Amino acid sequence: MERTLVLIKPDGVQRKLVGEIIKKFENKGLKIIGLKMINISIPLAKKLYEMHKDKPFFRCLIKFTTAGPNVALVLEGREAVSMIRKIIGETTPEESRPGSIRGDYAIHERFNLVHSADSKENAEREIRLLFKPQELCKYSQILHPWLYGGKGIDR
Ligand code: 3AN
Repeated sequence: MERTLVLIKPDGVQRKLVGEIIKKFENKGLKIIGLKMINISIPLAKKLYEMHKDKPFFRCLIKFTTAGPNVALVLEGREAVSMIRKIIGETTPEESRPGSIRGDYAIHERFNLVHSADSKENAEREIRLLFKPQELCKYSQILHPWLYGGKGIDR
């Protein structure tokens, strides 16, 4: 099963949207296997966003990411990387569909509430940056067959 990294950014925490945002992922059927609130240091923020280091908004992005606590999640599920990118919406809120997190709650491209990894490779890199292996939980969910099928349900 695929897994990915999601960050509820400082604006999401300050605007008390943590519960709303996590609810969207849980309702979709994604499984939380890691969850914590963290203050991201400047060096860690720079590593996390290193692909943007030459962009004009890099300095503001680092300042914003480190301006308050973030909530980090590792979510597991079928096609988790692309599924979650769709739930979150586009980088710019005006291009984000209503129903997506950014489409419903964000009004500015930097204050767009949530980050999620954009590929499987980046997901693994970002999980390694933010979580120790022992912070990730392995467990089975009783409703798994009702999400994905199973013996006695569709077989
Ligand atoms: P996304 O978060 O949609 O994957 P990226 O990876 O292109 O978007 O950008 C990372 C973060 O940088 C965005 N979430 C946003 O906070 C910020 N950002 C992107 N483009 C801009 C921009 N033109 N001006 C200000 N901030 C930006």
